Amino acid sequence: NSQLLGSRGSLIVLEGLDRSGKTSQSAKLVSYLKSEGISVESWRFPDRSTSVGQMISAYLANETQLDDRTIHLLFSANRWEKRSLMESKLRNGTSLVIDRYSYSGVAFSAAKGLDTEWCKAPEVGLIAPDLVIFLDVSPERAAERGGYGTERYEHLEFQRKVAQHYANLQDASWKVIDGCLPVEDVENQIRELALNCLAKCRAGKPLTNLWL
Ligand code: FDM
Repeated sequence: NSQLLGSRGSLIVLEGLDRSGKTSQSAKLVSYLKSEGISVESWRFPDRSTSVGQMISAYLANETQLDDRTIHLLFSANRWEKRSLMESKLRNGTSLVIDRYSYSGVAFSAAKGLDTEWCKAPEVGLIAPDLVIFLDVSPERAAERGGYGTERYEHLEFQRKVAQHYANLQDASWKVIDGCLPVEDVENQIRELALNCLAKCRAGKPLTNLWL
């Protein structure tokens, strides 16, 4: 049993544009891993349950206005307020599957024209994911899927810019999956990547910090 051996859990992040299927694929992955007896939790950022998260939520709903750098730092603070809990879960052998992380933080703010290095700076020292699964769906295809809501960033023009910035952020922890494949194919590819990642972490891959 992994906990008894003192081995750690994995930090697995799903990224992609709005309507890329991240949220439903995260849920599918977590229920699959649980059914395999693996200790795992489903998280998401922004975490709207905290007081910082409520400020973010109001901003996204267009109920409040905030300067671009201010909201960027709030998104980052929302990850920092969860960092120590993340670390203790991982060290205690629980894996986390997170819907969006620092890559969303940088890609969305850089899409507004902020400097990428400036955007990355407040993320330095957050826990680096062991695996980033990027669900690749073009902005046009994502828009065709419908269901863009009324939130601030849910527009084709903006999503195109976000896609360009995501492309520049890919590092060694990224695996890109074609999000236009049938749902079951995407699900199976994600399972395989996740199991592989869990095995490496259990075998002693060290925890590291951003940026890699
Ligand atoms: N978003 C999300 C950011 O702009 N920065 C961040 O750091 C994060 C985590 O918030 F449009 C954007 C991405 C998305 C919006 O995300 C809300 P969800 O996944 O739709 O709740």
